[in-house]
This record gives sequence, C-alpha cells and structure tokens, in this order.
Amino acid sequence: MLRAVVDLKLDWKNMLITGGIGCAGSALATSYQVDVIHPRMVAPWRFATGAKLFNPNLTVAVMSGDGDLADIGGNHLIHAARRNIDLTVILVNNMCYGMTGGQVCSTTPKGSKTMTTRSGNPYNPFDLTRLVTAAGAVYAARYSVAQPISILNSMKKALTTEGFASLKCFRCALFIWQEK
Ligand SMILES: Cc1ncc(C[n+]2csc(CCOP(=O)(O)OP(=O)(O)O)c2C)c(N)n1
Repeated sequence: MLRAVVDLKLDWKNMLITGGIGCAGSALATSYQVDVIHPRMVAPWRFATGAKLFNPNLTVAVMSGDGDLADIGGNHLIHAARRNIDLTVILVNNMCYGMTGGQVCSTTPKGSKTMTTRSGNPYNPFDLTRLVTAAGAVYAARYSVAQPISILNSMKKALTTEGFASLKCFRCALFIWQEK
C-alpha cells in the first residue's frame, strides 16, 4: 500500500486510510490513518463515507480484515458498493477472526476446523469479489500474498479508479486453493 501511494505520487496529506479492530485493521500505522471501531455504529465504512462526502478531494481507503469488513460490517460493505462511493477497500482475508483467536467467519472454507467449529465449518463461504461486483463495485480483484507485484498493480488501479473499488488480499495462499 505504501509503495502504491509512493509510485502514484499521491499526497499523503490528501489521503485518509481507515481500518477497524483486528490484526489487519492495524496494519498500516501512518499518521494519516484512523482506527475506528468494528463496523457497527462508527464503522470504517461510515467514517470513510462521511470523510469522502465532507471532502470529495480526499483519496479515501479502508484497509481491514474479512471479519471486520464482511461479517460484522457486511451490511456496510454491500451498501457502500451499491452506492458506488469513491472508496478503495483492501480486505485482508485470513478466513477467520484472527485477533480474537481464530473463530469461524463468512469467508472460512467449508469443512475447516476452527476454534468455534471443532467438527468442521458446515457452511459455504462468501465469494466476496462476486458479492461486491453484484452489489455495484466498479473494480474488484483478489490476489494471494504470493503475488506481490500483482497486488501492487491492483492497489494502484483501485486507488485511481473512480467509484467503489475492492481488492481482496489473502494472507494465506493455501486457503485460496481450498476456496477454489
Ligand atoms: C464492537 C466489537 N465487537 C467485537 C470485538 C472483538 N474483536 C476484536 S478483533 C476481532 C476480530 C477481527 O477479525 P478480522 O476483522 O478478520 O481481523 P484479523 O484480526 O483476522 O486481521 C473481534 C471480533 C470488538 N473489538 N469490538
């Protein structure tokens, strides 16, 4: 993300990056990042949406975990895509609630044993790229961390795409194979 911003010569002072609570949400600790609570009342979404509406010249990005953005804040995710608000969303997907110990969430592959599904997750996971595309996102992509150049290029595209752009970034390549 830092490299994408530098390559694009974006002005940090004209950027806002928000994230929720969790390991991924705290990944980008810059002086221009704002950590807000899980997407319930003062969501990264609502915070980001409010900031964008208040100052349309800001480049606004949300960077957070799958549990934060797709589960607790899932409603905000689809409606932000539906409204086509000019935001970039980097969803870091480790297929569980990581910070609280690895509980099942909506991206956990079927059959996975987690802290809260000892006998295996009985449910199918969301395909988030298709979900946000169906809801109205103008750009959606997903990559594994084993594809750093593609992630960089995709982040640049997302940051320069007008409208709702979402990039799903997996932390674990193995899970990509499992999900597919
Ligand atoms: C309103 C609220 N609900 C629940 C929690 C507990 N909580 C803290 S981190 C977390 C999991 C976050 O998971 P994810 O967004 O996937 O991020 P990860 O840690 O896996 O990167 C939860 C449920 C909280 N801090 N605040």
